[in-house]
Amino acid sequence: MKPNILQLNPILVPSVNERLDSLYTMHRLFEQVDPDAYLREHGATIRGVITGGHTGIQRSMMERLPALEVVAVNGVGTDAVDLDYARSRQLPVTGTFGALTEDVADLAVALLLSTCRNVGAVDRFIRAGAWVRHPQPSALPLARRFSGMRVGIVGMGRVGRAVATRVAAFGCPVRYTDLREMRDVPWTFEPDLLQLARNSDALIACAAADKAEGLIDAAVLDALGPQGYFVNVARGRLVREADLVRALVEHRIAGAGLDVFVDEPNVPPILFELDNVTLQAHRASATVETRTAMGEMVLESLAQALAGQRPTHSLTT
Ligand code: 8YV
Repeated sequence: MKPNILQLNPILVPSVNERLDSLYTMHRLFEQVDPDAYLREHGATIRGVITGGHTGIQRSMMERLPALEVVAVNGVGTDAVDLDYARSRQLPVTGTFGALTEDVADLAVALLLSTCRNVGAVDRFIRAGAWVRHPQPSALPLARRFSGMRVGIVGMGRVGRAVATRVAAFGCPVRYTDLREMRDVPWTFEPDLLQLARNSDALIACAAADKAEGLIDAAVLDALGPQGYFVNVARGRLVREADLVRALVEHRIAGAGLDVFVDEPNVPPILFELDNVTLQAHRASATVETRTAMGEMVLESLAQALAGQRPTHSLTT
């Protein structure tokens, strides 16, 4: 009999879904009209869960899965998984560590570049037919130069490092903050986030959210100042979103490029009206290449855990 696996979010890679279907009896909760009733019926048979990085799995759901042997996160953020509870049941929680680093860093650079060069705003201007109506150069404000910007990185983990390498290639001096100085990177460590913001033209959030909720607040944004850009490819919760919205509306920072929000898919609607904001829908790892690699890692983790081995990409136990 094939093991029963509960999948909480869609995976958009056909080859991965085919492999899942051939190896397991898949229970796709997101396809169910009454997920609660579905869990009542099948919960006791479930041996593995596949979930997304930002959706995770709470204790209340794990409690309904008494035969659970592994939680495979199709992502790197494990902040939405109740890790203490998973540990108490000795459940391995696995992730796709390393698989999405390059893509997330690419999108961080794209968000900064698009925002400071007004890529989205000008695209909207042309699509609205405004270029033809207002062909004079004064119809569009001048943009800001990206090359050479002083970039401050919040969180010098895998993604932070990949962002640093990229912006350095644009001639941007890099400083960073983290819980401690990283001896193996050539960038300047700044222990004080406010000081980092003060000395940056762009601040890029790349930190894990579990210990850093609300880290970026009004004081940090004011230290970044009216010429400064903010980019977030980590988690919405790293920022006090109301502070960020207010700073943008009041032009206390120059602009923002945001892939993540506190209450996805709900984005504060006032941001839709701001041309100095570039919005993405939590898409940083959403390429064919990366999602395929992530899916392969999920398959590997499930196979290892269900064979009684410690999964290679495991975070707990
Ligand atoms: C993914 C993420 O979008 O890895 C993470 O923690 O948040 C994202 O890269 C998500 O996990 C895909 O399900």
